Amino acid sequence: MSLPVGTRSRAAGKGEAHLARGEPMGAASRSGGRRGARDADAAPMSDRRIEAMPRERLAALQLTRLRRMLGRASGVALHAQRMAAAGVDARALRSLDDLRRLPFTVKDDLRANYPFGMLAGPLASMARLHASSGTTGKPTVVGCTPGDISTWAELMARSMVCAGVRRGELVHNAYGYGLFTGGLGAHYGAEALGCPVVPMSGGNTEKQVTLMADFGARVLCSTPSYALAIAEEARRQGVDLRACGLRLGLFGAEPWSESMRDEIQSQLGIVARDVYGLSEIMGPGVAIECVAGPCGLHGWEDHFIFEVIDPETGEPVPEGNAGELVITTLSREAMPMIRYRTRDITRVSTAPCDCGRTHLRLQRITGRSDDMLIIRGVNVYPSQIEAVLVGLPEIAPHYQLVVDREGVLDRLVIEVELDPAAMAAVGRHAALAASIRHHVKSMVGVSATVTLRAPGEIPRSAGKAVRVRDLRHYGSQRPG
Ligand code: DLL
Repeated sequence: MSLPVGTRSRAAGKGEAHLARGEPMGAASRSGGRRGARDADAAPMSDRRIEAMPRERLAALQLTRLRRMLGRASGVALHAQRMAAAGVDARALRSLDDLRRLPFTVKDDLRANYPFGMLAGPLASMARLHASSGTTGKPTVVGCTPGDISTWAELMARSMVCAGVRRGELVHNAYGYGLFTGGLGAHYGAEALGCPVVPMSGGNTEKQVTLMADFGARVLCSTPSYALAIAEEARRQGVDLRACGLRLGLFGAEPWSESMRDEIQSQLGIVARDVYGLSEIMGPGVAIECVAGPCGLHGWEDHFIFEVIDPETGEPVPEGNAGELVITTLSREAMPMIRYRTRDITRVSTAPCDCGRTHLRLQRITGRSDDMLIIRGVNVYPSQIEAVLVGLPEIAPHYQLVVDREGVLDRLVIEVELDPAAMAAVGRHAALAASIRHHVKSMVGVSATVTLRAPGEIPRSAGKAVRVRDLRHYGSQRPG
């Protein structure tokens, strides 16, 4: 893997102005605009040949890789059946449009093939398994071959360079390590770039601040909400992290807004960039903002095909319109994914970027087309919590999940009705609430406050039950 960083951007420089001429998607925001364009003149790239590749050549590369990927995907029974049913022969694929003849892959397909049915190779050929929340009890399993791990590291390193990280800078990694892809994804990317990493993981905020200050972290990787918790703790300790060297943050894994960016940037005195990804496709590093300012996240089209569809009809929406992001992997070995419905709502632009990269830009994710919540970085489906509650005899099937913010962190309150028979056993209530809390934490992975309600107290609905009250405000979603 070669990562020739630190070279001057030719594509964004004077000699190739045609590549640098395009306007950023949407209005340039406060910290973007022309200043961003000047930054971009000196912006290094990991691989200029790929990142600034003319779009026609990029499409040709995608087609070659798509044929190869579909060949590999035929090792997965589900994909093989679907390709046969659609009459798609990988070798005979003529154009990228032919991909649309294949149906979408959805999260439930992964659930139906739990645990290893989506893997294109034997378990022994995997280097690692990750997992993300399933819609009910079982998680979604994600396999990686050694090749996948190195491609991921390369793409995450490319993403870091794109966002402005420089080789040798100390990266403080506060994404969780473990089944979640954030920790190891950012870790391997930083190492591949040649950055020392502090593998701090999430939590223990007091120590995060101490180590960041003492070690002189230059770059922080965390969820945006956790960045604010770190800022709050730094204030409490009277530590100015910027004075200690911190200058840049790569934040993602949950929705956030331009006002939250402003908040983080002003509280920590750093530049905050948005990074996107999902376990089913790879993990962090699928797309990231560049140094040209907040003008969208470059999605790496040499490794993924991005489509935006109307979530109701499944039909493509015109470029620039909002819709659900669908991703096809082009290089994944362990788990090739065909037209995976991410449920994330965004818009794309293929207009040239000031930084010189030709890969399309996703606007920041503004929501989801399903009911998944992200609470303190943990993906939570209401159905997972319901699955825990219905298993408990003293609980009636009426509940509501209330999500709000306690300080800068998300808080989940589960309001649930007692069964009339359990109402009288007042002495048991505290133990029951503790047991629900425990089960939700161990099955779903999120801490919750449990409020027991008397029968009839949870509002009934004539139509669809209102299961979730999300009181968090992401503030304005200014165009990215
Ligand atoms: O969140 C991977 C990741 C880790 C991305 C670290 C960025 C940084 P999952 O746990 O599978 O993977 O969750 C994926 O999180 O479908 C989005 O709904 C949401 N998400 C991820 N990044 C962003 C972002 C990781 N930048 C799901 N903005 C995705 C908004 C995001 N939502």
